[in-house]
Amino acid sequence: RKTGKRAHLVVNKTDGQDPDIAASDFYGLGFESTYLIAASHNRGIRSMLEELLPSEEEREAQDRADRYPGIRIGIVGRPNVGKSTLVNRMLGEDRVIVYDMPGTTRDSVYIPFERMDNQYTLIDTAGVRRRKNVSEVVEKFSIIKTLQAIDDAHVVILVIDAREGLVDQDLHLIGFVLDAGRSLVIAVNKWDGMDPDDRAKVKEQVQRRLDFLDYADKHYISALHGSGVGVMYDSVHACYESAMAKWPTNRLTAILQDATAQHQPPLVQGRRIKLRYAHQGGSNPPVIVVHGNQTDALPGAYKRYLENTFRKVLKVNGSPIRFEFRSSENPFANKVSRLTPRQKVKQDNDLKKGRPVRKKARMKSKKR
Ligand SMILES: Nc1nc2c(ncn2[C@@H]2O[C@H](COP(=O)(O)OP(=O)(O)OP(=O)(O)O)[C@@H](O)[C@H]2O)c(=O)[nH]1
Ligand SMILES: [Mg+2]
Repeated sequence: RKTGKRAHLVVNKTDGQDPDIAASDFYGLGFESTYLIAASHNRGIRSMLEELLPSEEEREAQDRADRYPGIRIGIVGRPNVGKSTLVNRMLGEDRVIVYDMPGTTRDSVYIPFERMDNQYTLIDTAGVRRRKNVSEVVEKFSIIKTLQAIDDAHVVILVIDAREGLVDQDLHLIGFVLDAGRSLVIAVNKWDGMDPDDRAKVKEQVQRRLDFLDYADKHYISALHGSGVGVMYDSVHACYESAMAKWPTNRLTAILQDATAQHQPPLVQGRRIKLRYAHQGGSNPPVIVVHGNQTDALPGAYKRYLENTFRKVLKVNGSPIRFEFRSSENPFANKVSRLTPRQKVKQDNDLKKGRPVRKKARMKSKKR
């Protein structure tokens, strides 16, 4: 821990152990990830490797991360809303082409730069238009590039044209950003020279229709004149910190236990749903993995309660939080051992040769 190296905890010889007890002891140590395995039984090994070794996608993402240092800010929005103007304004120089015609930017442009001793990479993207109007190959290409830019970003600034108000296409784009799990800042642009009535109308509309995004900061700006642009960096930093935050297991578990003590999970068929401990499963977006029993039956309202509680206590701003609920049934003890050694050999052979396996046996083998 002192060296700051990434470390994973692997707990061996877990066969025949009560996983709840074994796991909660070890998760309490606060490692980034903990794997329960039984090496001599070849159990838990494959899933451990799958999680530990980066996938091809992760490697590519890592390559881009190495190439584009600092906080990566994706600027996205419909055509002609002022994305490139905003990029130039944030850079403090005219770097990308601005023109009063939709479709000016055709491909994403990655621009690394420094500002007040902070490293950033701004990503200007092609405007995304309504899908049914997308026929040209070039446009399909630019949508793919925009989606990739969203993936590459730590923080996405979604630009809206105040003169046109919030339209469905803006909501589609917000959907893409949320699906990617990226943190989000809303910039309502072209705020200059609008009369007070129109401003009030747009503000009301943004607040009402983006009510579900209450965690995202909204800025009313003029990319052309620069008003409101500088303070967006504060939101960007808040988003970045939330998206990349690391929380120790004991802290997350304490929050979970407080939350369940305040407000118990419901009973399901006479048994209370139990939530025992929580640990972090990833960043950008932050993933919180909650372990317990019967978590499949956890109602949406209770999940929202948990999310709100974690968001408040951990002060997560601008970023979504993903939750994964796992029922920590013993991954191995589960009746697998009830197969006699001979049955086990037969089952393995069946699996290898692709023969149909008795349903029961197949279920068990999956659990490994
Ligand atoms: N009044 C006003 N005009 C703006 C503002 N920001 C951008 N514009 C104008 O809007 C037009 C489009 O600006 P761009 O920055 O090229 O828009 P874009 O979103 O990059 O457009 P595409 O690359 O085609 O998707 C230009 O004529 C800009 O001068 C603003 O804050 N106020
Ligand atoms: Mg542009």
